Amino acid sequence: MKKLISVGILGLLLIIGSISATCLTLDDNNSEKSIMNCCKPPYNDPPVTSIFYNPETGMVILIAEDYPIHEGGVKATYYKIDGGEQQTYTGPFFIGEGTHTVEYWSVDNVNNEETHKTATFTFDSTPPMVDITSPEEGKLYLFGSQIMSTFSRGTLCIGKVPVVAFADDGDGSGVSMVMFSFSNGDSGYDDDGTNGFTYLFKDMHFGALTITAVAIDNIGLTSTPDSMTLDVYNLGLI
Ligand SMILES: [Ca+2]
Ligand SMILES: [Ca+2]
Repeated sequence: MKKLISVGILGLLLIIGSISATCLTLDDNNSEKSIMNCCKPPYNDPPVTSIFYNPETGMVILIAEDYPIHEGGVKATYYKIDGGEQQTYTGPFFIGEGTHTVEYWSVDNVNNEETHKTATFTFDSTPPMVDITSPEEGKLYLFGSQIMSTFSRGTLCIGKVPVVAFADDGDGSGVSMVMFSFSNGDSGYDDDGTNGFTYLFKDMHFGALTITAVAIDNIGLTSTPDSMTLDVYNLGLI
């Protein structure tokens, strides 16, 4: 037992000795610094700022931390919106309608400045718009193709009805889909607007048909509906 204790003490002394030796090599001002001061980790780490965004309110929150707490501490947090004027963060702020980039960073009490970070957010409280562009008013369509540039007796479609809608959400969240509905009960949607939002009406139908289109953006806001009425003569065979 005695031997074990001796070995333990010897080991402890060796560890203390090696810590002291390490500390002394760090001390380039000779004997002025104590071992504790000499062994302190460097305090040149800048603060770390985190960003939080609420897409329902458009509000941004910045939270900065600086470690170790008893040394530097956060002096201030700054931000810019879309590269604008630098502002000192004092609390949650509104980014505004549309898509915006926030640049943010903090400085600690010994003036270590954090590398600036950026984040881009979209606040969308505006519904999209939709406009039925085909069939065009006053045109004649035959089996899916427009064959006359003017047609004096309203819009007439013989055969299938190619419906095309233009939809736009400005600089908001973007159009998610356009939903089409028809007075005969048919309905459909298109969620890929690469070549316009389209739907092909193929039902057997004779007489007036009203087409209604509604656009929905990626937040879920819906447009004012756009409607048109035309005459359709379609056997619905193909
Ligand atoms: Ca610091
Ligand atoms: Ca929108």
